[in-house]
Amino acid sequence: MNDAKVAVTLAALLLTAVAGVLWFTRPIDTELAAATYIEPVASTGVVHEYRLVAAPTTGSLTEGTETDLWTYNGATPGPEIRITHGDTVRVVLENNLPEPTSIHWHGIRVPHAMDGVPGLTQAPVAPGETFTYEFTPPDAGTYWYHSHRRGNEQLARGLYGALIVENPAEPTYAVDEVWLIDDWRVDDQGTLDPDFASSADVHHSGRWGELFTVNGATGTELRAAPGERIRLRLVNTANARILQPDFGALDPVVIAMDGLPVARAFSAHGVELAPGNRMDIDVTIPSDASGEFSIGDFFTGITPTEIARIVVDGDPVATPDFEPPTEGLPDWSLAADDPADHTVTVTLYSEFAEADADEQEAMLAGERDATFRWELNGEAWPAAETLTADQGELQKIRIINDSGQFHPIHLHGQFFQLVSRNDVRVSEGHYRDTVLMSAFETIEIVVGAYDVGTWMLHCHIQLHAEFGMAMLYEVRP
Ligand SMILES: [Cu+2]
Repeated sequence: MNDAKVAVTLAALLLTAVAGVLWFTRPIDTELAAATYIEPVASTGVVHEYRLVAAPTTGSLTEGTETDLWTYNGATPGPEIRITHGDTVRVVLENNLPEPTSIHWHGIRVPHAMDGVPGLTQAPVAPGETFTYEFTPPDAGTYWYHSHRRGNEQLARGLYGALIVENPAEPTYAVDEVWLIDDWRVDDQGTLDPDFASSADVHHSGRWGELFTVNGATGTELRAAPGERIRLRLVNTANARILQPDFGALDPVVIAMDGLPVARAFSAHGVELAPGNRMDIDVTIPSDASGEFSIGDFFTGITPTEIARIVVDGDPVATPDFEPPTEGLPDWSLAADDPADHTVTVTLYSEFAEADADEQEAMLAGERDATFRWELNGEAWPAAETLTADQGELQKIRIINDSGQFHPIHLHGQFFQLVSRNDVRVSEGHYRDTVLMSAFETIEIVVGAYDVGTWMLHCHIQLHAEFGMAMLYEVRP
């Protein structure tokens, strides 16, 4: 073999080795992902304009009561924004609140400047000021919008609404409704508890309420005929409460999670819906059904608490026969066995717990304050470290919950796939933007880092986020 041939053979071996390494790691996945997932949506040229006025409002959550709410355009939830995929949304936010605010478009891959995080993507919108949001949602599905400043009070007082992006390629359901599910902490008179940051709530699972509403009211009823096939878009808009919807005798299947279609429809029974999560269900009313179906929540108990009803009414209709709209998205779990690119550990720092007996006594006697905060890798927002990715990378992030509380982890700007819980592989077949971690649980997610910008990664329990549980995820071009 002459020198030239040796060189060529060595180069070929080297190339094979490199190709082999690449084959088993990310570029293959990235190409797969890029091929379908980031395909830009063609603009329809249609622009939907809204003016959302955030202001204090006296309103009623349940019959015969009144309380002080903060709303968009005088009601909670704010107006439902429903558009066709490819349409543009232009929203002028006018702030008539006594404090600054902003709007975040939860789950939508908006341009960075439109993400609504005050101090990061825009200046807070001061009282009396306006800010214009404009974007063309790249992905069809069920999304929602909400205040992203002092969410522990602004969200808890009612500043949220639905944003639905319809996909014309999907079958049309005769009944297609959104249920924004919330819980409110009220007294006997239906008045909101004005303590939006009790230290017990911060330390524990956030502010949970006892009054359930759907679309801002109790006693919600959806009327449907026997045989009717319904698309119901469920959104957990609560500050902190985790839901596990109960459908009684009905047998719905999940067709979309956190906006995007699932790869294959699966039973909706037992699915957890953490704050921020959405799930679209496809449910057929049996053709011989009559009366009421109670839809409840059984996350905290065996007996479901009713949150709404489906009332079967009228003459039977023929059940439309089509496959549930599902879609095979690129399987990012191909990166599940790679080493983690980032590890994030969640802890609660409590000065009280760290103090000696004398100091604790002083704190208990109220002679001195004890600070506490939720930390990510030992630092609270805004001091927490920034995780970085290059655009197009599939990254695995390992998140260790070293605390006794639940945390719904929400990432702005990108979707991710859950790939393990407590080091056991999970095959969900869909993407998410929010995932619930149980106490002392470790999860791994694979993020498709496609949208350039510095995005928030935070707990969606509003009081946990407000008390530090947030960091940045930077996707570099
Ligand atoms: Cu949390």
